[in-house]
Amino acid sequence: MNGSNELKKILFCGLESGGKTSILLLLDKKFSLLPTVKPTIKAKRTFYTNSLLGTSIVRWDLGGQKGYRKIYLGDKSKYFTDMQSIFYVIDIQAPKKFEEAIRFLNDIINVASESHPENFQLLILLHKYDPDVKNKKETIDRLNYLENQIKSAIKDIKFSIYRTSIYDEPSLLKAFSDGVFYATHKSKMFESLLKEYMGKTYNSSMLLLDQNCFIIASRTTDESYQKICEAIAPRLTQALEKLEEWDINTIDIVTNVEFSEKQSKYQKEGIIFLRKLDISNTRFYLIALCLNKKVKIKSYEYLPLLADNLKNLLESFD
Ligand SMILES: Nc1nc2c(ncn2[C@@H]2O[C@H](COP(=O)(O)OP(=O)(O)OP(=O)(O)O)[C@@H](O)[C@H]2O)c(=O)[nH]1
Ligand SMILES: [Mg+2]
Repeated sequence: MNGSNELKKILFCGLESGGKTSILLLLDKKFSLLPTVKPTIKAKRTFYTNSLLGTSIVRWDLGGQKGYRKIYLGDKSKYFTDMQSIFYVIDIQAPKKFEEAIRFLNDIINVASESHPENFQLLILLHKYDPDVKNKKETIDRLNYLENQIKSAIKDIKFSIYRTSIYDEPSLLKAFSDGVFYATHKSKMFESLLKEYMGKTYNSSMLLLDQNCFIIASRTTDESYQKICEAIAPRLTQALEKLEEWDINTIDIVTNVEFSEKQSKYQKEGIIFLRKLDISNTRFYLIALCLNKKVKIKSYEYLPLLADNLKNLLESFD
């Protein structure tokens, strides 16, 4: 599981029309193909390589029509073995199919656990959680219903639940990063650099992203700070890349923020900054949340050291 150059298998499953193929197209930034997406015929395999982490994966997009589902469940040695992660996609805008979706999820868990219990990561995407429906009561009720159903249906294996939409790219970048990079050998090495940097600068939350905004490492003192960083990082990098299109060299983007009392017990003010780091022809983004100006000053002071350490780490991979 930790070997860096092996080909890892990642499954995308769920009922028909849940959004699996669209998710993959979005992650590959094939935006123009999104409106033309057709139901997937059986299983479609595509490859993805992250050169930074030396990760090569093969993604199995399992078309979700009823007839195909039977085929997958009946041939577990082909479909449900040796996978690192299973992404299970549920369309939250199709309540009539919820029961069927939970049933298929159960079937998959049963089949997959027989071959290797505990050994794969299960990521459940409550998908089509679009920005324009997320605050509706109907949506909140559906999410509560589904989360309860899932929690009572899954007993013996670990899983994580995500709320995603193709209209909220950061939500999918986060889920995919977790399913592919989390706890890999190289990701842990990047993480130890962040830990060292955090120890010197007293940042409250930090993410290291690759050029496509996949999260390759993170450290945080508080889960909610991390969520804030995850949600805005891809948006800030977009602004930075836009400026670069005008040949403006943008070193960083800094935002001064004020927390409401609910969000932060101790501090009201903070700074979030995004910094690009171009190291050995590799683009990284660092996003950090600092709870006062001194922390920000320290963060900038130690950036050259972090950059040096990143450079050394990259060279050690060669
Ligand atoms: N509103 C909304 N629609 C989405 C989202 N993701 C996908 N869709 C739409 O859902 C429909 C089905 O998407 P697909 O990607 O083909 O679904 P699939 O899970 O691959 O379906 P099968 O291949 O039949 O299993 C398409 O019309 C997509 O545009 C989303 O986040 N929000
Ligand atoms: Mg499909």
